[in-house]
Amino acid sequence: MSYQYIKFSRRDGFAQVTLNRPDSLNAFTAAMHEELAEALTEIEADASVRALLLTGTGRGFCAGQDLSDRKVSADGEAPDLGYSIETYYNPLLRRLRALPMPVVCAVNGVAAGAGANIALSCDLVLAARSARFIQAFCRLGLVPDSGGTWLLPRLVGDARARAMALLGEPVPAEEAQRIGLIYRAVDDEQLMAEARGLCARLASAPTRGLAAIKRLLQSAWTNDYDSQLDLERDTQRELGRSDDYREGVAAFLEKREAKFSGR
Ligand code: T3D
Repeated sequence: MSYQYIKFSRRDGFAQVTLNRPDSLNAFTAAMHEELAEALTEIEADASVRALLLTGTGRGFCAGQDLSDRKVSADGEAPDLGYSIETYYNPLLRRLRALPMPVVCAVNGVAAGAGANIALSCDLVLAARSARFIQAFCRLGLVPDSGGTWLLPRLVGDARARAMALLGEPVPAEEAQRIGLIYRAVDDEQLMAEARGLCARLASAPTRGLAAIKRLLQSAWTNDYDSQLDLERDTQRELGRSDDYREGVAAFLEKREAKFSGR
């Protein structure tokens, strides 16, 4: 499949998806959503892909929904935003969460609206020092979507989440790291090298184990303590039968570097 609004490549065991509408800071149109969905289908079907890197071209990561697709007039019919969320945004967020591999987001510039929350939904978020995160929804009379109302209080606590959502002020990358919104802020010129290095490292790690870590940390938000202990037991039982567990133990005992197959 050839893509126009994203770039898609695979190497070193990981896939890279780059949002590619730089003139509008990679704002989402239906066509860009459709291409991203197609790329995720390719990734899900390819067992050689063991991590995903998401980033953007140009000076922005993503400015959320393309508002030029939402031309509104007093006498015209209002757009059905629920349809857009149900058809495009929610499936994207659910697929990123369910992907059985780590998803790294390299936030190369401003991330606003749904663009911010898509980035924050990834497993590891690196951001260029010049990047900023903006919950821009309140400026349009909307609520944070793409998981924002669920994610923000869990990441930074209720007080900060309320301030971000109600005021819509930019949070610079270094502050985002300090308050626990993202994993790490890095120098702009180092961003892609760091992100690719991280993905290559994750792609040679025990993929099934990492997928299970992702799954269990997700379940922990809703499970009680006893259920989570049971889930850890069951998952450990399953992973104890994996090739990668065998290899990890053998490599430790033989004092050599492990070579994980991801199985
Ligand atoms: O509708 C639904 O489906 C429901 C779902 C909604 C999800 C959402 O994401 S709602 C939130 C939508 N996004 C925003 O409200 C953000 C709008 N953008 C901005 O506030 C600013 O552009 C930024 C703070 C992100 C960056 O500011 P700045 O000063 O660095 O850049 P700029 O000059 O504003 O933007 C550069 C260009 O990108 C400019 O185009 P031009 O004038 O050079 O031709 C600007 O119009 C364009 N652009 C930026 N964001 C969007 C956009 N074009 C369309 N849609 C955008 N969201």
